[in-house]
This record gives sequence, C-alpha cells and structure tokens, in this order.
Amino acid sequence: MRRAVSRVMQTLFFVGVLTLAFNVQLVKVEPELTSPDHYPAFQDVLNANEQTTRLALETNLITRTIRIIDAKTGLDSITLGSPTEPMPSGGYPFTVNVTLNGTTDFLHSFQIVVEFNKTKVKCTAAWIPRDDPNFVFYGESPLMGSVGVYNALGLAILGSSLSSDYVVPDHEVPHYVNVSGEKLLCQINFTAIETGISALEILTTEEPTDPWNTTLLDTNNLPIDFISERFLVTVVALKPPVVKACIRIQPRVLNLRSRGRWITCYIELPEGYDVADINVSSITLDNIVPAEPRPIAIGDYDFDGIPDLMVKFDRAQVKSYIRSKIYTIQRLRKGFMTLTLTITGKLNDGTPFEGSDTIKIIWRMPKWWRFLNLLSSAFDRKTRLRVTLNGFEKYRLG
Ligand SMILES: [Ca+2]
Repeated sequence: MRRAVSRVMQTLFFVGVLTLAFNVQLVKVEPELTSPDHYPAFQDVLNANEQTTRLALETNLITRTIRIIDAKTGLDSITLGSPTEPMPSGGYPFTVNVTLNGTTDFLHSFQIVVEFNKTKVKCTAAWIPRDDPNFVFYGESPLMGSVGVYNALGLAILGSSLSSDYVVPDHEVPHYVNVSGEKLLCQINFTAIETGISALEILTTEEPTDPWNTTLLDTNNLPIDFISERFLVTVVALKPPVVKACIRIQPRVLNLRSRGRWITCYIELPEGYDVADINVSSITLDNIVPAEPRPIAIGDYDFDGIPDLMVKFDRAQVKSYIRSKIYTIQRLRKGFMTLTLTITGKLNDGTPFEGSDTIKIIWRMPKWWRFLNLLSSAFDRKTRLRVTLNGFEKYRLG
C-alpha cells in the first residue's frame, strides 16, 4: 500500500517536472522583441522629446516662428503698383515663401493654412518645394499632403509629413528632423487684384484637431509650439476716372406699402462708352442692394437716341433698405420725402461708373386708402376663415 502510494506520488512528481520543463521550453522558444540598433526606441524618442519640450517651456525658450516672406526680397511685406499707373487687368502676381525659423526638434509633419483677403488677392498656386535644398524635409523622401486652394473662402492649405517604419509589427518608428535656422515649408503664388492693404496670415485655431489649423507635429503626433507673423500686401494704382452715368428709376413715387416685385432702373452712359459693356453683377443701389441678374434689356426707353440698359432691383430689398435709412434720419411723421439713390457699377474692363436719381418716397396712406385697406384685409380674413372651415383643419378652430 505504502509502495503504491509512493509510486502514485512519484508519477505525479514526474508529471509535474515534465510539465514544468515543457512550459519552460515553450517560453524559451518564443522570439524576443528587439528593435534594430540604428532605430531609436519609440519610448526613447518620446522621452527625449518630452524632456526638450519641458525644458523649453520651463526656460521660456520657444523661439520658433512661422513666417511668410516675399520670395524675392525676404521681407515680411510687399508693395505693388504705382500711383501714376492704372492697375493692369490681370493684377500683380507675387510669390511668398512660408518659412520655419528657430530651432525645432523631432519635427515629423506640418500643415500650413494661410488666410488671405479674397477681395484683395487670389491664390493661383501653392506647392511643397521638395527639391529645394532649403526645404525642411529635403533629402528625407517626405510624403506630400494634398494641396487645397479655396479662393472663395480665402484659404490655402498644404502640408507634408515624414514616413514611419514598421520594422517590427505594431512598433511604429516615425522619422523626424531636427532643424535650426530658416527652413522652407511651402511656397504660394498670389495675384493682387485690388488696391489697398491686406494681410496674409498663418491661420491657427484653438482646436488642435481642426482641419483648418496650422500645425507642427512631433514623432508622437503632438503639437510643437510656435508663433507666427503676418505678411502685408500693399497695392497702389492710379484710380480710374468714374464714368458719369445718367440714371432713371421707376416708379417715380415709391410707396413703401406697395407690393410690386421690382424697382426698375435705366442706365445711360456718355458718348464713347457702351451700355452693353456693363457688368450687371457689379451694379448696386447705394452700394447696398445688388441688381437682379435678370431680366435685363438694352433699349431706348426715353426715345432720346441714347441706348440705355434696363436692370431691376428686388422691391422688397429696396424697401427694407429705404425703411432703415428713413428710421435713421427720423423723418417718420411727415409721411413722404424725396430720396436720392445712387447706382454704381463697373464695365467689363473694370472702369467704374456712377449716377444718381431722386425719387419720392411715401409710407403713410391717405385716410380713404387706409379704410379701403382695412376693408380688403377684413374680406381676406373672412375668405380665409371660410376656406379653413371647409378644409381639413376644421377641428383646430374650436
Ligand atoms: Ca435713352
């Protein structure tokens, strides 16, 4: 019996030893994960970067600036045109460099968003100068982000990033560069299309993940702090003389309670100018209300032998504009007034024209008119009531 027990114990012991040996062997067979010597371990990069950032923050040494400069002069502003020459119809083209200045470590990717005044300049091209020896990722085979130019929004966006190696599965080793001095991030072509001063700005938003945000990212995709500087564009040109137009507005008496659809305007130009050259989309009333794109017509409404362009304005828009104007000048009690309205616009070649007409405005109805109005609105209500009673919404009237 004792021997039997002992043998059972012995067998169990042996099984235990075997299992242990087997297990140990299994562990030994599993390959050990190691990074190749020439790649920094991910954690090392992370630690080093955090240390650098912390040090920079603690010692207030973040001296990294994204700057927009004139590609030719290197200055942070440009002046185009001259006060003695009219602006060429194509505008003034110029090129800017967006540069990274100062010291930046562990730069893995960047995105630049440049905001511009769309009425003063338009963007004609934007690109990453990967073959320029001064490019921040020069010689590093960078990945190109998409380039987006949005002239309707006044934004240009472009970026680039370095690759990452997956030497070992699930172990990403992002490439990076440490740069100092002045390096090129991207280049953009603009054309100045209007006189005056405007700025090109590096757009930054509060939200780091905003797609419209300028960012410098490190190997851990964390933002690297920077400051940015604006670029000023000044365009001077000889002001083209304003062509004096002859304007006639219909109706001659505008009732602010009337319900017509349009205000009609006839435009005549002096000799040497053709009303067919007028850019209808540029026409405004008092620089506020735009002319409707149609209907338009060229004729001679007053039979004076001078052709005129007929355009229409939305009556509701004109009335609400006039009302706001009347309220401002507080002449409500009188019930009528005369008002001079100015029509401005441009010919297709950009030549401006301008002319005015004076019409009468009334907004207080005669007593008999008000009475009639009251009657008609009462009639309206009655009709509406009857229609409703016969209709589906009968039950809602109770
Ligand atoms: Ca005429």
